[in-house]
Amino acid sequence: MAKPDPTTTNAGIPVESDEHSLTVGETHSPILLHDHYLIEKMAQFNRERVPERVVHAKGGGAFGRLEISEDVSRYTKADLFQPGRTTAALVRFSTVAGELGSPDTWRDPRGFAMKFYTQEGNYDLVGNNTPVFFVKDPMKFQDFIRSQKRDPVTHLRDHDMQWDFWTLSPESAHQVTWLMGDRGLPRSWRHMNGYGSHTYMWVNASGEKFWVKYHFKTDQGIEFFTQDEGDQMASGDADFHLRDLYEAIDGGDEPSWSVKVQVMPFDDAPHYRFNPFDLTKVWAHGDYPLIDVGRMVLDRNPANYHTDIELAAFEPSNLVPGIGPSPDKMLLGRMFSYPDAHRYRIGPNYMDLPVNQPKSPRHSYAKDGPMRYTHNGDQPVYAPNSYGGPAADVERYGDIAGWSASGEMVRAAYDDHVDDDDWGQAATLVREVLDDAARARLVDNISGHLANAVSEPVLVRAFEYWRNVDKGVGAKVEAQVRAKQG
Ligand code: HDE
Repeated sequence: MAKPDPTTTNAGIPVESDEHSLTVGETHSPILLHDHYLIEKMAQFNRERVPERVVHAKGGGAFGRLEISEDVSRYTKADLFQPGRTTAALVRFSTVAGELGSPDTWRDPRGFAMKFYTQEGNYDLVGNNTPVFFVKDPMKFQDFIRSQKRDPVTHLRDHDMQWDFWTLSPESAHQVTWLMGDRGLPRSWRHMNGYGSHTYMWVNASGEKFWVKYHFKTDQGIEFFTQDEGDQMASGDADFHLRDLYEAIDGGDEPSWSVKVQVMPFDDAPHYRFNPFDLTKVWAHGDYPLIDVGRMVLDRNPANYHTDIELAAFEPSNLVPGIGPSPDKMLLGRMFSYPDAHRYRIGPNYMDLPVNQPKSPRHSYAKDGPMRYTHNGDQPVYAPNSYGGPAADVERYGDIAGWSASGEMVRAAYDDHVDDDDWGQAATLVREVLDDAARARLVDNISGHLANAVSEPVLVRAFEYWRNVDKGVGAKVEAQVRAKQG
């Protein structure tokens, strides 16, 4: 075997020993303060962690590519969606509520965060494996997450908290029904779909605007764990999903997803039977069929988990020309929250980290600050300037992917469309999408979860919540919970 490289300090200085602190004489000697390498090793060790993500802490991912096989240029001018284009990508999968060391196979939605290194900057599509979400206003997101995490007194996760929040937030019914069904416990990250969830805007080369929803359909087929299988795996292998993805790619078994969109003409939105920007609802495929776009493949594992995955920064505000937000309040709230989370978690220059750097030219005026190691040479540090510094290309990039808005300032839920109710789509999911076996598993999962809630008022409200979704499911859940209570 070749002679190994000599160990050095962080400054590249070869060290005297990997094993022994610097002392005087052979025994009973103090360690000498000027043992620089010992001090460096201990200090570096104490600073190896960055704060875990406050939500979606446990996860893993891989690199790959997005391949566009169809022509959707009539809907968007975005470079990455042009026919024949291939764009490098990074995808991170995650659970939502668990901490960094929590099991991969707890019942939970899964994060499905995608970063596309396009020719016009990074496009981040930060989705989940579910097409909807628990709430529809960012004001309630933080509270929802806290109800899923740990009780402030016991530091234990608490089913009363979870059901108290859910049953006081009827808008959660569609997502909770989805969560308690088979899709809430995927067998692996490879065997689940991804969704943009929100409605986004596409803009074509003529400036025409469309509303879109993204679907990433797994080519591996949907597979799930039953609650018992998931519980066993949680204690058997807490990193089952992480291991599955790494070993599949390492063995040349490259997972892929077929990429499709639903497209709604811009002017349909005000007249659609429910608010098309309501994140707790899906658009009926009969109304807006799936349109094929291309394929996403994952073909390269991270070289280093910390630098490639732990420090990866995804943000819904990274929207490239031809793609814009929508009036979905959750999406608009997220556009602040993610960069704010990154600045706190990994510092103001997180975009300088290799995994977050665009692969297209960057002509930014950002400068200095901690850990910045790129610079702009003698470029002026202000705009406008008369020394040839970057200037916004208004002619080419001046269009705003926006919409008109007017009226009084209010704090209210949108409910001005005829079907803007909280229960209808959950009921449709139960009655028309699930088969008898899936419905039976749904009832078992709900009552198994609910039986851990001990507060009677919460239980009574929960039985009402499920009767509002479906009377039969509600009755069975109540009967099963009461039977478990004995
Ligand atoms: Fe997140 N979310 N989120 N979220 N989210 C974060 O950003 C937030 C929501 C999602 O693999 C945080 O970097 C708000 C919906 C994923 O690195 C934070 C709201 C969807 C990930 C944050 C939502 C998501 C996050 C925490 C309500 C699916 C992991 C750490 C308005 C469409 C990304 C971080 C990764 C992470 C905020 C709701 C998906 C706190 C304010 C809806 C996949 O900024």
